[in-house]
Amino acid sequence: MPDHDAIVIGAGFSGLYQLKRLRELGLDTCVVEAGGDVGGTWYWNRYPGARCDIESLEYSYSFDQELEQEWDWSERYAAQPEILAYLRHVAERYDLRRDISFDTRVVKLDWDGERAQWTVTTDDGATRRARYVIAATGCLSKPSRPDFPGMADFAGEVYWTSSWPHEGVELAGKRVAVIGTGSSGLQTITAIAPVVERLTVFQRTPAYAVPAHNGPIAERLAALRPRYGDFREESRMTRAGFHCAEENSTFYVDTEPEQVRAEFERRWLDGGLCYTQAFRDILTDVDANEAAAEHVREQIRRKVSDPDLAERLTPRSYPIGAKRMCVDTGYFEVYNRDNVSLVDINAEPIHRLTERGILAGETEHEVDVIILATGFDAMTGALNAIEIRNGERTLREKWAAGPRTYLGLMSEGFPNLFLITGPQSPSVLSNMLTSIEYHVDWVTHAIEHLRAKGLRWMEPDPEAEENWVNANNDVADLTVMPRAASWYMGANIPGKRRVFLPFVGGVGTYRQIGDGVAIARYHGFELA
Ligand code: NA7
Repeated sequence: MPDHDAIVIGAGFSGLYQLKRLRELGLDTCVVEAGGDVGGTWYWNRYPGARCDIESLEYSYSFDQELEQEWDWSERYAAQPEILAYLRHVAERYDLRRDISFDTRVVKLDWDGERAQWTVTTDDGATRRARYVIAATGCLSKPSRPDFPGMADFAGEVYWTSSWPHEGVELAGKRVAVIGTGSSGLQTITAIAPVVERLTVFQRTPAYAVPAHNGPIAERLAALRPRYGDFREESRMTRAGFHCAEENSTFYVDTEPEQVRAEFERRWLDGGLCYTQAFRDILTDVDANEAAAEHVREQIRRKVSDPDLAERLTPRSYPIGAKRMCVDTGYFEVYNRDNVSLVDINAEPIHRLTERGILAGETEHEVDVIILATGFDAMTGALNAIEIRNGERTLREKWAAGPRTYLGLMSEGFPNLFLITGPQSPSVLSNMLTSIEYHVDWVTHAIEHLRAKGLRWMEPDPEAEENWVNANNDVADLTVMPRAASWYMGANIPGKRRVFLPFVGGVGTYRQIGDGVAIARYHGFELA
């Protein structure tokens, strides 16, 4: 007999909801979480300025209307402490903590085909057995930690945004360096610039950033509450899993230049990730993409007083949207401050860290603190960090040339292992909450089906998986998305095979496929 019916790995947004749903099915479920409390991404990423880039009204659970009605978001884009408080509230409201083992990391999964169960080994040496394992391990949870030469020589403080200390960091009045200018870097830089004595930013690739126009949200929330359910339902069938002012159905190629400009300006004033939804062809037509990019470049020139600095902050080498866009709260304006400077490490490469700071080009930048905002081994990193084994086969080896899944939900050869927002599902190209809830519900129904029919396991059919992998690659190749050295492509991790990781076809389309598969009695899966 297994110890549990199901083991869920991770107690972030996915794991908490999965626990709730499996309990409702009457399954004995245990969650194993590496962190000291619930929260996942929002537990670890506590750096100054950490904030979601999807609006609070949508970046929250929709499964319970009472929860939806009782929780008051304070800002359009919630900051990390508020999101973590929300997740703690959820854990308490549904009494979830009693089934979660904290400070425990899963290191190995071993499938026992005869008994049709997984043996789950944790870093304390303990093992637990369960019929089903659900990997709610997150898409951006395995930090990428480049090993800069001389790291051990630096005598000051070093912090990673992806695992920021819970307390004790004091940056006021210090000389601080930030390496990395993705979302985490931008948010940190914007937050700390006014308090530190000197801030030196080390930039490898400039970011396209669109203003958040963040602010209080009470009025909008009050107006939305009577129709919150409909609002959520609309989100589920959009391309990105959230409302984009409206999703424009017009094409750039069919639009007059004045109208193009007016639409970009309107989007810019509205703010946020909806910017790239201005026209339907921004991610598929090179000219449309360049027009959107050029509009952002213009704004950067407008915001940054020093033209030379503005140029160095301007992204040119990749299409807009092909790397994750940033949503900023005054990022470019930071460079008008006297205490902030920029080092373009393409022109002045980082040679090494020294006892006193960072040697880049010919200059040694003396600092008290180095903050590394260097990103994550996205989508596959957290799964590949676990030894997932079925006899001689490991998932890591199977995925060496890129992940292979059916619907991003399961991988052939690894029965009863379900992935929440796995590679080749919309995940990071969508509002994660819409995608998480869909996957958790889908997995819950699949398990319910197995139990109702007296079946022991399911896994993808090799042909269905092959077709899904090919479809993912084909759809991505129709867009400009593979044209950047992005974490979507695995290009930020040395040695990682470059394959476009998320499904580009859109949330609404994906749901229709997923629903169709389930209705057709799990077409493309083998059930036994
Ligand atoms: P990102 O978006 O991957 O950003 C990481 C940044 O760090 C990016 O600017 C990288 O430059 C830079 N980087 C990475 N490695 C190095 C090295 N070795 N040297 C110098 N610079 C480096 O991660 P974030 O944490 O900011 O954001 C992740 C997501 O979280 C975000 O998209 C939101 O969805 C939330 P590069 O661009 O690779 O040249």
